[in-house]
Amino acid sequence: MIRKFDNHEIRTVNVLDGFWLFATDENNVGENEKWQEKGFKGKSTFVPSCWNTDLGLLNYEGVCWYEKEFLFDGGTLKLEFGAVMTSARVYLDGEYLGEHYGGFTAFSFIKEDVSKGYHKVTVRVDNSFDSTSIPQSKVDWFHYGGITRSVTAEKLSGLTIMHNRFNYTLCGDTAKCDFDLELYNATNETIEDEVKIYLEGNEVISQMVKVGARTIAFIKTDCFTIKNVRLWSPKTPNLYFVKIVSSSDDLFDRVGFRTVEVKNKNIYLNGDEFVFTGVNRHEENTENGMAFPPSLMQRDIDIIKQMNCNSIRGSHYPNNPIFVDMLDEQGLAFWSEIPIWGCGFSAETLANPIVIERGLVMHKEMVKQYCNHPSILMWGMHNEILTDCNEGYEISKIYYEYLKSVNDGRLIVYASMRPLTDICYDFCDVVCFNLYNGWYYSEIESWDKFVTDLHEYLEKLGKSDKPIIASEFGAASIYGYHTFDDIRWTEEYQSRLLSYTIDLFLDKSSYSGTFVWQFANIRTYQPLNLNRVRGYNNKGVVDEYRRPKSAYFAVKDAYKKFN
Ligand code: ADA
Repeated sequence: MIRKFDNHEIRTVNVLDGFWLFATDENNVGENEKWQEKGFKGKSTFVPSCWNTDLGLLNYEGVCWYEKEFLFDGGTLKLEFGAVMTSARVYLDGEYLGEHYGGFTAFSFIKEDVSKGYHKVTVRVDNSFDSTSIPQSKVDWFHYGGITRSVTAEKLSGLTIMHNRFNYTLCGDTAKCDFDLELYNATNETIEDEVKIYLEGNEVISQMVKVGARTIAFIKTDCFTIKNVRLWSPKTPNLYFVKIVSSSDDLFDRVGFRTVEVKNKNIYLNGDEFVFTGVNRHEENTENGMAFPPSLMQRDIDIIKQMNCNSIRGSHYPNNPIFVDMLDEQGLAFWSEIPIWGCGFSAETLANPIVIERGLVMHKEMVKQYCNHPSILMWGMHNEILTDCNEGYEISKIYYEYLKSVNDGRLIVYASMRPLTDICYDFCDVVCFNLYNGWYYSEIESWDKFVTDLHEYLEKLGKSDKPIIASEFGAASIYGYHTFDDIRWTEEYQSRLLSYTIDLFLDKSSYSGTFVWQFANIRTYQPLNLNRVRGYNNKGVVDEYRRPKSAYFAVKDAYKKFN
């Protein structure tokens, strides 16, 4: 997987980003006509990218094909895709390797005994929707398709380190730690090898392991202790460099130590009360869609930090690991969630076993791939589903129980758009609401009554001990639209709403955080929804080109006293 730092020294990793052959398959005939074997006519396109940003393909929804030749040194090949939207079938030299569903997590395939020389990888990508899709067709972002994150071809030799999860418990400034390792024996014989782990260059584990031929082994290492731990927090983003080596392979990672917990209506980070001054951010822009380039990530982070934010909600899906690496490094807390989004999910869809299972797999992939990032303080289960009906209750229970079983100390949340009738608060550590008073309905001042109503409702349910976060609130504005009157769509109105609400939630009501909706305008897909002027959701405090609106400065000012 491509990270912000090199994560292998011994293993040979060939990054397949660059130009691939590409073709649309409007009639979905490619597989029958054996494009995976015979090839196809197409044009050259850059990977990673979204096909929708090509001229003429903006609204193309369906199947597309990608093909690339690459040179391999021979042996065991691991082909990894950072993300493909939304489902992918992968072929190597015409032979089916496997498939993956879900647009925002990485997946890989291993192929043994691959000859030395040129090979051809072919990918059939489908971004169409049906009743079991996650997300559903109805979302408030654009339906991009494509190979949206990096692709790598890795050569696996001997005992290989496939995955690691770092576990620790803190007692004062001493940590008791161990690792869960996933090891793969890429040879035809049983291997006995020594696995060593270094933290900040110091050896903490040296353990003999025995793994059968072509087998994956899951191993818990011995325990070790780290004294005088330097904790991670947005103000002190201390990281520890991890190096895991066998005699033929290696894997580098970074971890951090921190505690996050909920007590007496508050959230505590490393024992100190923590208030999220946050913003919702889609990993998207007009030119690149959701193949958001790492070269622009730093700019977004700089703009967000300069706005006095200490946190980001990755609305509404797992973000590029490179971005999360940057947050670890630069001290921004993160809420990571899966793309179960809102009103697209009817009660019937929420009860569909395929949907439930797909969502569970997405949670499992997110947890596995992002488990070591200290910046992730919260796992988000879903956004704005029907949490006031039994189907919403059942699916929330399943995901909550899974996330609790992960036992990694993170807070478990979901964003409710029915906070005053919600019946799922058993399944969250923090009550989080998305509401748009002063925008879609009523006036800005109506927020005061909501604050009282929510307290009363939580009291009635016996849930008033839970902290509260305003996970979405905001108003749209058109960049450069100013009037002397206090009316919607102006920069002034958006600023007034955000100043008023942040002050009400954080100063007057002592909520544990606010995540403004939203960082930047995003392209959206809502045919015939004239509320989405220009085809954009315009609630960004910066526009889609990251030009600041007045609201940017209003939020910066409102958050100042908390940082
Ligand atoms: C919801 C949703 C967001 C966005 C927002 C809006 O709260 O979670 O993705 O659609 O509404 O702008 O209306």
